Amino acid sequence: MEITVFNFVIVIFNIFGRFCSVKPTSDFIQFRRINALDGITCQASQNMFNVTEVQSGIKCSLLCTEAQACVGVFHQAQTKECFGCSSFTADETLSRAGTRFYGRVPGTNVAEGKQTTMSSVSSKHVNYGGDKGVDGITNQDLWQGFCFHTEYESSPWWRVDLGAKYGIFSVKLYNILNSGGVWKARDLRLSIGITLETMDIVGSVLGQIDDIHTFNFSAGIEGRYVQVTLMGANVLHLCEIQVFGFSV
Ligand SMILES: [Ca+2]
Repeated sequence: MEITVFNFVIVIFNIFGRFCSVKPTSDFIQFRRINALDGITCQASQNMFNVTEVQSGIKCSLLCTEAQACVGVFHQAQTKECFGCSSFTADETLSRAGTRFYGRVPGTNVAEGKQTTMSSVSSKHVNYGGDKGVDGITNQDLWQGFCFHTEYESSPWWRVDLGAKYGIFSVKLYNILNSGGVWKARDLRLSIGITLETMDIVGSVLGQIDDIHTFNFSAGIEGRYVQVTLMGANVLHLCEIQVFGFSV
């Protein structure tokens, strides 16, 4: 995916010499490092903001999400400067040593295919392991085999390891649609952490969750681990959990 996005951006760059066409086409946004544009910056007329004391590329990129016309940012790690651009024209005279460019692109699900863990697997449904939550199939019929299912227990949980730190904007849960609603997922708590020791509760739903429930974080949350915990004693089963974010 990274290669595809990288090539797409470079093609646009080569044809038009600017990033006017790189606009988000979905509700979810992510950023990709684009090495070819490192070491320069956008023209003053295209500079939407210039903020200092921005510690990281992730923080710099988050500023870009708050500005609809922003198509990318340059971050300078040493000076902690962050430049947001409304469009971009390559110009060697605008070189600025040490800047790294992050292009804004449509978001994708960064959880798909990643490593999962959960508190237990139902002994009656041994093929309903945690991996079914990130198999890329959102089929919400529990008995079609694309959902995970724990034992009945106290505080059952499911977790995905994204494999690296991401800036997370949204987490989308796909509930089951069968069982007449009796066994639909309910009373859930969402936690995100950079490490397992620093997990923070970032959202919760009391009662039955929607058929598709989305947690949105407009300011973004940095994290590697995403966990869903059911509050109380019950089974926990969901058909897919999508995490939208960006890696920098
Ligand atoms: Ca699935």
